[in-house]
Amino acid sequence: MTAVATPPELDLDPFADDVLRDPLPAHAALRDAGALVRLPRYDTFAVARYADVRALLSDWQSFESAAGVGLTNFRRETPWRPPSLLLEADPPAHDAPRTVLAGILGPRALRRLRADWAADADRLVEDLLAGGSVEVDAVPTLAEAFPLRVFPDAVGLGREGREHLLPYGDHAFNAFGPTDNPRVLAGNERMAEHAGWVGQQCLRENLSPVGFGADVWAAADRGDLTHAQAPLVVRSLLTAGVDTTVHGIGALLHALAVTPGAWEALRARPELVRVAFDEAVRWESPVQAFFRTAVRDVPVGDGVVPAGEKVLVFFAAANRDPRHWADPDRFDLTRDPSGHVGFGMGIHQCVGQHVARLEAESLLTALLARVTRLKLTGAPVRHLNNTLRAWESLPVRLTA
Ligand code: OVM
Repeated sequence: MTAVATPPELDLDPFADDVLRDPLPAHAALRDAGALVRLPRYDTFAVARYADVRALLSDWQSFESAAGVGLTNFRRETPWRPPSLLLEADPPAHDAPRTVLAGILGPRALRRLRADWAADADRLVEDLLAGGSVEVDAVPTLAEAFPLRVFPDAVGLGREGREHLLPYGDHAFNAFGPTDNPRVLAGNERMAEHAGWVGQQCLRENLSPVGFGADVWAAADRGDLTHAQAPLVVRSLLTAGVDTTVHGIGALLHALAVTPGAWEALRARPELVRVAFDEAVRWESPVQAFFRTAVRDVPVGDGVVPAGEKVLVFFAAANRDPRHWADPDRFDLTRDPSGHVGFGMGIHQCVGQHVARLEAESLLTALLARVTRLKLTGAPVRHLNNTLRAWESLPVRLTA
């Protein structure tokens, strides 16, 4: 037997306000401490280096998701809602829901939305700039407005109650953190209301006959899913599909506003909008980290994750690991960001990533056509979330 090293311990709280406000020093400390780190604060483990994050995410046979991808271990504690059939499931149960959604949200299926979303983005930007250059908060007016304009319609939701979507998603992402954390406690207060509305929208009779929601129910009719699974698969669209794209677009706009020359470079080469979005997802990592749970003793680095123990897998730290990326802290439109783990990696890699890219591409293309300069006019303000890296406010000037 080879000796197994005890992993280095770090006394840091990844869910504390100061760490969420500026997680980069914590991520560097995690990467530098070792391949596998112990976080005694939560009696858990962490990986933060690119190679180890990638390897761990790829090894779904050793690291399960069905015990939950938040701090709560579903084998010991009750989850706050019925587990997701995608995020919080493993093969073979994961396979059918994943295959169904991959078809509904795949590049081929999205082709029918492209022209509509481009026109929608043009109208949004046209209205905003109707009187010439403007100073606005880019979070509500762009990052939230565009996804909320196109995605609920694409799912087939009714008009009423859409204001529940963002707080529901924000809470779901907070709930991957500790349940006694102030963000979770604050969110709990109105969650019955939000979750009640979301649950209702997943029912067939409340979904438009055309859209991603109807497509899920049609898959159940074909026998690709059970009818009992359909509402929970629709729920995944509503949970994972709104805040993520809002904060991804927010990250992109922020990156372009603060990186000298980036807006001009992109206006000169608008075909780089997709690279720009992926680079923003790498740079900011809107989803910072998820847990996995070891199904047996699994070696990582020169340590071991014991069976049944959770590991916090830091996508954000991997995405800025200097062991993998040249000049990782630079938002760089000339780099190839592919291989980033901002959408995860392996069998759970974001099934909605093509939707996210199409939303970002539609909005950014419309902006590039009419806005000559994008600049911050004040200090941006962070929105804190236990899992998301997000902006609350991005004051900008859009020069027509
Ligand atoms: C889900 C889901 C999937 C990905 C992320 C997520 C709240 C949720 O299937 O409900 O975050």
